[in-house]
Amino acid sequence: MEAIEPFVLRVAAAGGCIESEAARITRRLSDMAGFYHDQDAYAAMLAQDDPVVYEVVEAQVPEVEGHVRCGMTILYPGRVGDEYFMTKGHFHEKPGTGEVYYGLSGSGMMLLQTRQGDWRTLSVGLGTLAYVPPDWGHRSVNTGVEPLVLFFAYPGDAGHDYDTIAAGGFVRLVVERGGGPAVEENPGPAARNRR
Ligand code: S6P
Ligand code: ZN
Repeated sequence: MEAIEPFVLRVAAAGGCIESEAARITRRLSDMAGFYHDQDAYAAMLAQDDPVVYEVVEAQVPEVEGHVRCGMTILYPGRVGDEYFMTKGHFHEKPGTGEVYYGLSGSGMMLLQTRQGDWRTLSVGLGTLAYVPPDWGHRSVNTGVEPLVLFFAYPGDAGHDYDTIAAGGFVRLVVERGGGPAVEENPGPAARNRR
């Protein structure tokens, strides 16, 4: 196994930043074509602005068995049509690899689903530990008005399969109804824009 020095990272919950050695990925609205169910709302919003939807700040840990990848996701508040800002979502490529999330600020939901289509939702946010068992795809959703900041840790060799979710989406959507979040069946690509 590749050896690295023990380290600490300074985590600032409010700003969601990890200082020192960390890689930052920024996902803007333009990076999320095809992920939101209301494609007209997506196009109209993108014509006005290209906001940052989320950032991932990850410690520099080898992506090999035995190491633990860790960092934070900072998911900003907002909606595309009635669907709350969310991460792309993925399965881990290596079977049998789970993940732990711990909420540092904000509030939201995690959508989980198996490759067979079984699904669950978890409430996440400040003070909540969310456990993603092996082989459950996962997506974070910000249903609040503040940034949702989630610390995460997962096996170094898990890898990421984005294609499955990108192709079929999750079977449920988290949408705003009457001022609050609701979980609804995903009408699927064929039904997009008919709602
Ligand atoms: C990685 C872990 C998180 C996500 C992050 C962004 O296994 O689950 O670091 O990468 O929350 O989500 P996504 O779906 O865009 O990778
Ligand atoms: Zn993951």
